[in-house]
Amino acid sequence: MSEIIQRISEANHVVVIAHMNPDADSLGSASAMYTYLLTLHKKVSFFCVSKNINKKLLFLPWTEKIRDSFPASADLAIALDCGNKTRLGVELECDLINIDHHYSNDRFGEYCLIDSSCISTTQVLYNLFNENKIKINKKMATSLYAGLLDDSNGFMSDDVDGTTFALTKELIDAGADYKLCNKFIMKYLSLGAFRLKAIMHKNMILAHDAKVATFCVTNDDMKTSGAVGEDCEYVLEESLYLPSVEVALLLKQNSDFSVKGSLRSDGAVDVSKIASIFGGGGHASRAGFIIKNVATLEEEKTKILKLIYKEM
Ligand SMILES: [Mn+2]
Repeated sequence: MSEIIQRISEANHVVVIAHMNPDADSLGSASAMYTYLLTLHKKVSFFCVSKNINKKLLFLPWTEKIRDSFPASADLAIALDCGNKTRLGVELECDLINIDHHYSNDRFGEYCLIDSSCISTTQVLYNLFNENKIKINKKMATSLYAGLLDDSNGFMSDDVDGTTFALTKELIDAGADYKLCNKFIMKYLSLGAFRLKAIMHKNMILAHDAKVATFCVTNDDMKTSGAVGEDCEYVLEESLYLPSVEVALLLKQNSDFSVKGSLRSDGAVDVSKIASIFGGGGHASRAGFIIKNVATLEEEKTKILKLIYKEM
């Protein structure tokens, strides 16, 4: 038996912790651990400091049990997918087990299980269960699959390999509801996002031999559709699937009339260079910036497009 499973077996009241603003991997691994603890007949609580959890993740088992106050009687906490202590959002007095896959994890806590070769924390957790001959039931399988699906970006990220698919097979054999996970994690759309998509599609302009897709979203567009900021980014990323498109630019008006710029690239252009000209930053394929003193959206767009063309 591993040290961690041993420590869990000695505990009375265990709290699983998902990090602030939790994603499918953090909630999925916490949910799978929660189910395991119930099979041990432990007293168990589910803690997350964030009040507004993304609605698309509420299909995961036990998310209705999430509380934002830390139970005083707990004698063991398990942090899942938390790269550092601040992400917990709570000061702990009990022992802490830190299970994660982030290379940058700063190894807080009394017990650490960090494996950065894993795509998701749910993969780390699967290995822990598997090595300790712990049976994976349907609920656990669905939760573990959810983290793997999301952190691998629907099995499309560069780190997906045969091991990922071997694990997927194990989880589906164990009863993972992969259709449910796909519906909520990959395909979920709010009505606002759905309406905004239509507006953005209609207003998209293709420039530079259709290699650059540009979107401008005004406060009015946001109001009419009822969408939220991140809904725009989904359409922006989707435009890269158009065969000719190499770079996508979004200029979104904020309520204070500043403009948020977002750039995406299929790899042909390093868009972080362009973002940095405006004091922003990011990665080669994904970057952003803010323009405070905006002349007009059109003028800003022309200026940025010129810079993009220079890189192509
Ligand atoms: Mn993760």
